Amino acid sequence: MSAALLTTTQQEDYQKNGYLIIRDFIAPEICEHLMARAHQLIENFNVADVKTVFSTQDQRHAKQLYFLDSGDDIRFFFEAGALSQDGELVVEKHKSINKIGHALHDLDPVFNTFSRTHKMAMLAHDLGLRNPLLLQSMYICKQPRIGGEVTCHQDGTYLHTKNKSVVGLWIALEDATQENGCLWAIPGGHTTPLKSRFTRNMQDETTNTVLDDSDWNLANMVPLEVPRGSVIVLHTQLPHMSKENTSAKSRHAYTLHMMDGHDEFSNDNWMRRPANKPFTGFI
Ligand SMILES: O=C(O)CCC(=O)C(=O)O
Repeated sequence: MSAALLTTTQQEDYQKNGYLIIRDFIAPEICEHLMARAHQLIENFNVADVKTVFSTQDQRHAKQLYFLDSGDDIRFFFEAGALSQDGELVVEKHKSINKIGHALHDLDPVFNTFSRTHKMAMLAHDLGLRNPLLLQSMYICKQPRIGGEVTCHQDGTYLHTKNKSVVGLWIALEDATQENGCLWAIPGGHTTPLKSRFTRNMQDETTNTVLDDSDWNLANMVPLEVPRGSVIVLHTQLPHMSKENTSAKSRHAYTLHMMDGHDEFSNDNWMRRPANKPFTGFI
């Protein structure tokens, strides 16, 4: 496969900034199709099953096996503001889910097909990934009024590989603006070494090890406002975040993380795959 999707300028921009925005990467109809599928998945999800909140502020999800064992499953995580102190839903079901993860790309036919299109494979190729492996997928809702903040982080903290080859694709299914909680990133911040690592041991205990306790220079963050259908490519060491969504609009996005198949996925990552369900590529 020859470089065909990205121009040299786009490749240079990615190297320089640690992120790249490609507008009109997918058609509005595809955005609708993915949103309709996520709606259906939420419809079929039994709220009474498990109520796990995803919060990057107190990391309460990180101690629960429902989260830790979601690497080869499709699981649902709530916005903190969706549940009362007694664990009862205080908003309607479709407005309560923070995200769905982490194996939509493997287990759901719609997301599987979408994640493995030729265009995705071309993008991975143009980003320099050899024999790319798909690691995780997330459908992120950033719900109106209660969409939680995602604090500044590098994806390599959570998806660590020996040669730092992880690349995230963040695809806007709705317009993402400062109003509804778009991504923010520090241009060029991907040259900053990893500031922390989030690991899991054989007893399923998780640890956040700080490697550099200096503060992020949040003043250097720029908003990455994008129209629906855009993809934002994220380098594994790029510091990025999103603020709360206090607006009346949701901000749905689909994310897919992949790595170079010649790299080594660290076995103390929180996410694990059983031996009979290894990561696979685009085919
Ligand atoms: O979609 C967002 O608001 C942030 C997502 C993100 O940074 C992540 O999941 O790593």
